[in-house]
Amino acid sequence: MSDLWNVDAIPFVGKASKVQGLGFRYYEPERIVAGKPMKDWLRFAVAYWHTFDQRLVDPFGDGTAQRPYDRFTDPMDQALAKVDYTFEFYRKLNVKYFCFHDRDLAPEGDTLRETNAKLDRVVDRIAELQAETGITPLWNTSSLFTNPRFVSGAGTSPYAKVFTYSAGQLKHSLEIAKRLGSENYVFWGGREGYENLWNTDLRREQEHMARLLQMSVDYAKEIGLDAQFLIEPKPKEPTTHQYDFDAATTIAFLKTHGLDDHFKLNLEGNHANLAGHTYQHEIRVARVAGMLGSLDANQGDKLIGWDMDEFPSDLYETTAVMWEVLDEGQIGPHGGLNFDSKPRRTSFTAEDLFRGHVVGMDTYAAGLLVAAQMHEDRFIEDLVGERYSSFDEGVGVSIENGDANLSTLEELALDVPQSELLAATHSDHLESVKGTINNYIVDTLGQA
Ligand code: XUL
Ligand code: CO
Repeated sequence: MSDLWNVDAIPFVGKASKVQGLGFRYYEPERIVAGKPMKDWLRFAVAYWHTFDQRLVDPFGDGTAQRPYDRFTDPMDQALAKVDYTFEFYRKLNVKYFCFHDRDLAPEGDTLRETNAKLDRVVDRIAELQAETGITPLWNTSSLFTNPRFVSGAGTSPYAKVFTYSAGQLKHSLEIAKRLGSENYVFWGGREGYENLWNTDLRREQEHMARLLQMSVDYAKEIGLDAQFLIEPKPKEPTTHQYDFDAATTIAFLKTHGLDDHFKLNLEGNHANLAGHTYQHEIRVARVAGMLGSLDANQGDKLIGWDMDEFPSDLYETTAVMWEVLDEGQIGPHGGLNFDSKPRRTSFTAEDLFRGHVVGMDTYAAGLLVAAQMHEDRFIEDLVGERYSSFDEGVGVSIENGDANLSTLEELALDVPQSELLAATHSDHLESVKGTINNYIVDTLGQA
């Protein structure tokens, strides 16, 4: 392996030291957990935009990032050289997947034709390195939100010329998905929402958005692209109100427009929090609807109300996420954990990119180990089964199977004294449940 990054391949070191450095404590790709190697449960992916392009800007300051390919001053030279860095990065981390937007890869030209030509030169290089390494896209997507032409949306833009351009851009992105063998294709509606309702035709915008998605479904069929289509919900930022607000809203939108057979969801931790939900909530809602597709791995900050895209380090959250995944049997038919995460502005060295991923991967590996132990002991399954057990017999069965109606139930309810109803309820002891989860985390990782 070449040494473009001046960082060694990341080894598994176990608990050699308490200090988390450039080695994995918990992530052992081949270790069998709950019947599958860790690498198959987790399917980690690196996000091109954050890891290789992000300059670590904030609203008050320029980028601080120091990257080894900054020495290439011509944008196209840099874009082409960078591809080699990206594949070495994946290999040193032992990650098998990556995710990208079309615009992450190459600079734009004046026309779509010129832009596509530049993009294709970089895609050619990616295809070569994919063939050499076997590393492939978990998903790709199209940035229909960065350029000023998308100021008022893409599929929901009030300008037909911008909708037309968006469709053209999207078409080429789907062709790239086919060429590179992407397992999924993501739609994040970065500007598909509104700033203000007074100037917005909400019905028309949502119909246009559905139309663009239907065109994409049709084109995928035409070119034989079998990537799983995913929608990524986010409630706000950049627009005041995003149409794909959260999992439940997005599922309703897909059903309303007859698109639900063609899409699943790509859920992100920080987006869930912005919507006022936990990450686990979003995953559970998607699971119940049969729509869990893939996961963007990151976390927010309890004190800050916008999208921080921090690398995951919260064991409690990764335990909850991996419990859902274990219960489901997989993240999604082709799902994985894409690190839609960036180092803090103060972590500006190239090495910090490795450090962030190591912590993210280890935190998810640890969450998997804890959740697998909880699962094996059936701690949650038994607790939930017991809580609803009155529906397993008698009147409960007749309610669930549809035999009961308001009259039969009234008959049973009319003369029941209050004391009997109260005797049917039980304390949930939620404090003990949370304490038990803490014990699982401490004990499992103590013995891991
Ligand atoms: C934005 C976000 C995107 C999508 C892909 O918050 O998460 O990077 O993951 O467009
Ligand atoms: Co994301």
